[in-house]
Amino acid sequence: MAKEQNGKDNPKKEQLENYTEDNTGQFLTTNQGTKVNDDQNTLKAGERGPSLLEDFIMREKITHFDHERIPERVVHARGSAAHGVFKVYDNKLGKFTRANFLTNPSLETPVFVRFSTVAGSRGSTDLARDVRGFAVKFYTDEGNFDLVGNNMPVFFIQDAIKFPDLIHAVKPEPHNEMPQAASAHDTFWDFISLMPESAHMIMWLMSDRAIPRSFRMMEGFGVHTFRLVNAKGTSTFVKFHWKPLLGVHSVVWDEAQKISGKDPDFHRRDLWDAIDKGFFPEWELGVQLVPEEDEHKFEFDLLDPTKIIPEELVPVQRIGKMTLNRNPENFFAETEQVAFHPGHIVPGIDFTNDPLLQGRLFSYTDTQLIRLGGPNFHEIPINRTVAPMHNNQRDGFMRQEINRGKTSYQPNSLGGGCPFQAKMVEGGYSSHAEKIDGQKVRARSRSFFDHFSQATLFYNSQSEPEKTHLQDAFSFELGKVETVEVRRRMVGILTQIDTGLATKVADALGLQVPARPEHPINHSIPADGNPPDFQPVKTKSSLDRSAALSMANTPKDTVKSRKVAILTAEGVNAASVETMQQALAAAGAVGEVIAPKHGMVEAGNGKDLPVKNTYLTTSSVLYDAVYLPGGTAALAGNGDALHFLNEAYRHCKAIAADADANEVLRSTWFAEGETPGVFIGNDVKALAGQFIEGMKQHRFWEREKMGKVPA
Ligand code: HDD
Repeated sequence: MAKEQNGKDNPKKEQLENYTEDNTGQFLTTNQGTKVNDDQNTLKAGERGPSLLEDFIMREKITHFDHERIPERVVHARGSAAHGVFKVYDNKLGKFTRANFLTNPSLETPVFVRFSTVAGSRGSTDLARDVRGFAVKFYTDEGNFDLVGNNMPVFFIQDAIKFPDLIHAVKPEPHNEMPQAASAHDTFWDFISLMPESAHMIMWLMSDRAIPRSFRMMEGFGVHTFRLVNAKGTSTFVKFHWKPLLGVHSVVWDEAQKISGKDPDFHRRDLWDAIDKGFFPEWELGVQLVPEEDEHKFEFDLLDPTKIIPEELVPVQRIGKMTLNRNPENFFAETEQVAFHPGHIVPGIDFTNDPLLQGRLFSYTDTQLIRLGGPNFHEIPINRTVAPMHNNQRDGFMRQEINRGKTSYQPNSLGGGCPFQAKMVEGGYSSHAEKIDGQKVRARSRSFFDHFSQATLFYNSQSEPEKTHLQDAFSFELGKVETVEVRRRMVGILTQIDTGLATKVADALGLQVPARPEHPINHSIPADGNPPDFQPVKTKSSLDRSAALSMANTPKDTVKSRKVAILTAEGVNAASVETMQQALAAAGAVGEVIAPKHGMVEAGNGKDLPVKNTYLTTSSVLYDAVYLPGGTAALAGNGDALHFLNEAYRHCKAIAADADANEVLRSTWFAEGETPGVFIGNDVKALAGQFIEGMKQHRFWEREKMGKVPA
């Protein structure tokens, strides 16, 4: 396994090692430490007789097995995680926060990060069209700070009381538990079509962000506005961002669906393999800062989680870097048992009154109580803080700590008053003294009622291919909805966002576009007691577009860790393969040989090349690009190889071919005419240069317009 990036002490790693068990060279024992000498046979009354109840070895083994499962997370059940470190660049934030880990550049803070889908079960596909969870636990020297975010900067709903409704709508339908890990069904779109506040999030969900190429190529967002608070108690609003150094990239929907069959663990494997091979994923932490006095300067409410602060209005300052450099030792112990909570905060950070965040502060502890079985989940090794932990909480199921002494209350004199309360100068947490004066009401602020302007801003900011993907995504999802009235109502919502988009989707669904209402309509079902004007109030953002919203503007300067399929057959030109492999390796990419059979493939000069995969065991959808070396004429008659090439072409991937392999190319569907992103040459070194530049572009979307390849 690749070594960690640096050998410095990592307090979390050391802590976990105390709980790590290793069987190597050890005898098999019971849980009580009794050595076992036969693990193959139950104790019986005679060789062919009944089993005996006294068989403590068998009973213990089976009982433990019977209790191995815990409930999966009610949302974000499917996830993958890794360890790493975070380091702030300088103490620029010192003016705004007293949090050590955000201000002291000599600190390296251990982190554990779990990525997830939302709707699917624990065993569902990674490639569902879905939001991705991006949850980071910082083990700071002042306690755990959890940034429990997503790969999209806004959310579906404005108030936590709607969360169970949202999740009930998106999960498989309750009568037949279908479909798994998919939002393309009636109940989800029924709910969404009645919830205009979800319009902005739906645009993100239908965009390519919902089908990432890799967890390593996703942005992350804290979503809510939080507060930074300095030692003087001055508060500044903050939005947190994660910016991936590999850029933000996605697969195409047809590809996503195929990956779900070929390798449903695609993202999990990608993260694991990258870390294992030493391609440590990196993100910069960014902050958007808004002084308290500017709270009401925006045309949206900072407390509304369905809104972004466009980067044109408040730039994202990059303040530090997170590197994931270690795979977990044990999936269950770490990835499954980790318990995130937006309420895990440290001095220098505080909440705002965002009603979604406020509700989350209740929900996360509550869910761990059932999922992890009681109030001591903070003692599970992955959840333990590395800061000293002392309090008067006691007992409960599975308590690990042995608390010494006879006092477990405050104040006390018998225990010397310990543990002491900490003053602020001693690092004590003190909540921001926000002035609140309000009536107790079940209500929503009018400043939350603009549901469409940022949805429109998002659409306007997309490149042409991204707009097409959005149209296609809506057409797919609504096409799977069986109730025509729901489809129609959703098209009505889309008219509020962009009439061009609504027209395209209506056309695909065989519907008429409803006239865009002069006053945006209220799609929620009116009922007595509802706020009378619960409907959108604004339709135009002062910004026309925001560059940061389009993935077309992401950095495209690296092919690090990208996977290239090298299609071979017996007689392949070894030099053509090896020259390309060397050039790819020099650029940080990996070239894998694919051949008709496992083992070695015999090259034309008698040399044997090691085979990574066969046409049977892999597929173009599992690669970023394809290379066809010389000496492969036999592949012109190999349907699997031709399908590989055609499909890679259809998914807009870079393809390179040794000119010597022209015969094979002639048998593909893209042999003639304009071929953007297809590189052909005699000089493999020069060809590799062009190919690598092409791969940096990630995809050649212009091919989609041609649409002639039937792969
Ligand atoms: Fe949540 C898990 C992110 C709203 C209730 N949520 C969970 C996870 C992520 C998020 C990443 C998985 C953590 C992990 O990997 O273990 N959730 C969000 C974001 C939200 C959000 C970014 C909006 C901005 N969530 C939200 C609301 C509620 C919840 C409004 C409830 C009122 N979320 C939960 C939960 C989960 C959870 C039920 C399930 C498992 C868990 O907490 O530990 O409590």
